[in-house]
This record gives sequence, structure tokens and C-alpha cells, in this order.
Amino acid sequence: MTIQSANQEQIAEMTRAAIDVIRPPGRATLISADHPLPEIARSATADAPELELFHFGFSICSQKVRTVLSELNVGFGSNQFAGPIEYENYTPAYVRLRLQSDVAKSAKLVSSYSGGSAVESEGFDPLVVPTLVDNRHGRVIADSKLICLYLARNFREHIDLLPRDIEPAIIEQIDRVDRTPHVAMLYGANPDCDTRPPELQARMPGIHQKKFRVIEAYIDQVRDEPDLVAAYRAKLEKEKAAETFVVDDAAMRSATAQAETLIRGLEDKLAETSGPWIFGERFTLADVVWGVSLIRLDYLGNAEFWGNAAGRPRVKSYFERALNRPSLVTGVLEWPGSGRRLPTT
Ligand SMILES: N[C@@H](CCC(=O)N[C@@H](CS)C(=O)NCC(=O)O)C(=O)O
Repeated sequence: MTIQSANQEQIAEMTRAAIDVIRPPGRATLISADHPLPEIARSATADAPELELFHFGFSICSQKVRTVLSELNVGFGSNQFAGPIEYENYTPAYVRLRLQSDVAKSAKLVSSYSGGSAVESEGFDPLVVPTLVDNRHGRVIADSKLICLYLARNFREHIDLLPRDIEPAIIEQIDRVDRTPHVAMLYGANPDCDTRPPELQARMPGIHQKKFRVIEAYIDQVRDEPDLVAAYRAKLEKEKAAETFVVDDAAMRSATAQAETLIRGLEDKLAETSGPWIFGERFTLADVVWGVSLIRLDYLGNAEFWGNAAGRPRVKSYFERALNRPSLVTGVLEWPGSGRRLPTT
């Protein structure tokens, strides 16, 4: 895409417009060490925080970023869209902002669907969360992997989540987690046994058609802005492919098998270390993304991947440690709307 780059002042204006989408304003809050959860409403008159995060509670990609911010002890403006029901993240104000990220300008737009969410394999989705704005430099950063790397590289004072000596190995783990077909396993059922929580299953009928309707209405609204029209059309194509994928038994069986294979790989990786974390004593970005991923798989009813019968004791105890890591408690387990772990019996 040839998107016209905005200057710092325009980015600030676009950021304000995207924050204005959030209704009621109680979902625009300020996060700090004293208030790690979204309790303190933004005042329209206060100075903009250095970092603004656009996200929603349930989004696994947002959970990764919130966990990183909590580890780094960095405050931020939390702009929590009501997605995935109201689709505030589909509004033109937000999409315009997201298109200002470097990755929007360099990656191809998303069009097909393989069940995952990595920009490398799926292309750039212009309508999703999370997006970070660094007000200090007027930079927009999209994509959870790129945001996590950006934060870890720019805020190393409190904890170094990306030690330089093991950076490539950490990124390899991030990519492995990104290959987990989390999106497919959320929207679609394992045809042999739908393990997803009943309240989640109940939300799925008609969900793609609702997305199509909202997207088509926005295409009509932005018809004079070719970049936006292209962005919405790409998303529509992706969601049409997703609708077919999640009811395709063979595709869903293979997605579930792929997730389990990645967990097997984690067991092998953990066998290489004396722990408690993937790279020994050091808690890194690899542990953030694996922690978030295991919590989501557990929520989706896939804890059997590391249950006693599966014989993956290292993943099992690693998961228990992750549940007690304060940043994962804040960024995922206690964050409103995150989707909670089901009680295990
Ligand atoms: N590559 C992106 C993918 C982001 C993504 O798929 N976000 C999901 C939530 S985890 C989303 O916003 N879904 C809403 C939708 O597509 O309607 C990233 O890692 O940030």
C-alpha cells in the first residue's frame, strides 16, 4: 500500500480521534504502578501519556502486550475497545491510525486465513488490536510481536525481557507461539469434541456474518478514501475465508494437532533448562508469550495437552508457575474481560 505518512502532530490528532471512539469513556483509563488495572478514568484535560495502547480485554495479542507493560513497570493510556462484540476496532478513526504503522506500509494486506494471527504468515490485518502509539516520537506500532519487541528494546531499566545474548532464541519462541492457531481454535470447534466454554460457543453462531455487515457498512462510509477501502476489503476477504475454515473438520483437526505439536516442542525446550523459565533464571519475552498462550489454551479446554495422560510434566509445572507470575495475573487473569481460567476438577 502507498499510505501517505502523517507527521507527529497529525498522529496525535488521529490518536485522539481513535480514543474518542471508545464509549463509554470509562474504558479509556490510565495504568500505572499504583493502578495496574483499568480503574482510573482519563480526564479530557490531562496531558497525553507517553504510551497509548488500543486493545481489548479478551484479545490474546493484547494480553501479550499488557503483560509486557506490566513486567516493564511502564504506565500507559489504556484504550479498551468493546470488541469483539461492538467492533469499535473496525471504526475508520482507528483503522486510519493503524495504517500509519510501519508494518502497514511494508507488509502485504491480509486476504486469506490459516487460523493464526502472525503478520508474517497471514499478512497485515488493518482492523485488529493491539496498536501502540509512542507519543514521544509520534510512532504507531502495530502487531503484538513488533510491539513486544519495541517495548522490550526501549524499556530495559526495570527488567531486560530481551537479553541480547539470547535474542534470536527468544524471537524463535515468539514465532512458535505465533504459529499456534489460536484464532481458529477460538472461533471453531475441534470436530471430535468441542472443549470450548459453553458461553463462548453460544457467541459463535452468526459471528462472521455480523462482521461482514459491519465491514460493508464502513466500506460505504469511507468510499472516498482508497487506502481505507482497500483495508476493509482485505479484512472482508479474510473473514470470508475464516468463516469457511472454522467449519471445515479437516482444517480444524489439523489446527488442534498443530497446537499440540507446538506444546510438545515446549516440553522439549523446557527439558534443556533447569528452569524455572525457558531460558533458566531469566524471565523473558518467550515466557510472556508462552504464559499467555497456555492460559488461553487452558481456557479453551485444551489443558489435556499437558495433563497427566499427555506426559508433559515440564509444561504442566511451567503453566502453574505462569499462573502465579504477577504480570500474567495483571495482564491476563485479573484484567476485566480477559476470559478466565476454568476451574479444573
Ligand atoms: N498480527 C496481529 C494479529 C492481531 C489479532 O488477530 N487480533 C485479534 C485479537 S487477538 C482481533 O483484534 N480480532 C478482532 C477481529 O478480527 O474482529 C497481532 O499479533 O497483533
